[in-house]
Amino acid sequence: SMQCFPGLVLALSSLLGALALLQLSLHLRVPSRYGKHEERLCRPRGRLPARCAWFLQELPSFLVPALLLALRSPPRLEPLGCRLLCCLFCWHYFYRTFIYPFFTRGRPFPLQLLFFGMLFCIYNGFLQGYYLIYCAEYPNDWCTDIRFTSGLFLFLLGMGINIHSDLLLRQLRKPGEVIYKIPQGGLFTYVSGANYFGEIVEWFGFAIATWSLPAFAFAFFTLCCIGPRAYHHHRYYLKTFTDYPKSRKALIPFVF
Ligand code: NDX
Repeated sequence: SMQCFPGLVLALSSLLGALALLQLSLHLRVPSRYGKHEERLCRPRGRLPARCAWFLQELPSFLVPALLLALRSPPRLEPLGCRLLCCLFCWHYFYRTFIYPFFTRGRPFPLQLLFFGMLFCIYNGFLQGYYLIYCAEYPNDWCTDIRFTSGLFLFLLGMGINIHSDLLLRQLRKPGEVIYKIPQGGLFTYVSGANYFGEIVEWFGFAIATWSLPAFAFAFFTLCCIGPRAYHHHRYYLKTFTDYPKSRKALIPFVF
């Protein structure tokens, strides 16, 4: 049966960190080509409806750790911290896989990016789940440790902001519409990338709560992946809407 190989965790986390830097260097100047950054008049071939695409892409991040958790024998019952943290990860991806896609009004998603996105979700789902279920060691009172409680607080706060902002974006369109409008309300009052800000806070909270290398590597990846994307969204809005709110920042309220 499976056991913990610390060298494997170190290697996979380092590769995730390297992928983050690659992502940053590729997409600092040029945004990832999906959503509002896809070239106009693209062929409709080679895409999947947003609904299927987001479902398929994010499913492994839910399934892989959930299976690792369910299939471990003997089941890992102690300490509570490990199961709880693994459940938090699965909870986010339950939302992203089974709820978000069914309400999205996004444009069809490029198959090529879907393929890489799925690979990424398998990789990261395995790393986070494997670490928490086979490797992590916490004292029995981890749930009262300041790292766990403050991390959990940030995770929940970030998740709240992310879900609320996803909802505000969706409400900008009527069903079937594909046009872009100026997001209003919630944290969009302060930043163009409110959904991304929430997601970044969420994964740094998760990293603090788990106090683990894999989770910090994933938080760093998230920052490198959607941080630049928030900046590109911001530039797109400034270019497209002459009446775009002047005081609004790209990602971090009042700062940047
Ligand atoms: N999926 C994470 N790199 C990614 C998919 C692409 O979950 O090979 C990263 C994720 C993947 C990426 C993933 C990893 C890196 C990949 C990349 C592709 C290439 C790249 C694999 C896995 C790669 C190397 C080589 C380095 C490995 O029509 P539309 O779609 O634009 O409509 C949008 C709508 N909307 C508006 N509607 C009206 N008016 C407006 N002004 C609007 N603005 C937007 O709202 C959408 O329907 C919806 C949201 O759009 P947008 O653009 O704000 O968010 P989006 O980027 O689509 O993300 C959706 C959610 C969001 O909450 C975000 O936080 C989360 O997913 N997310 C997204 C990306 C990554 C991630 C989280 C993470 O890293 N944790």
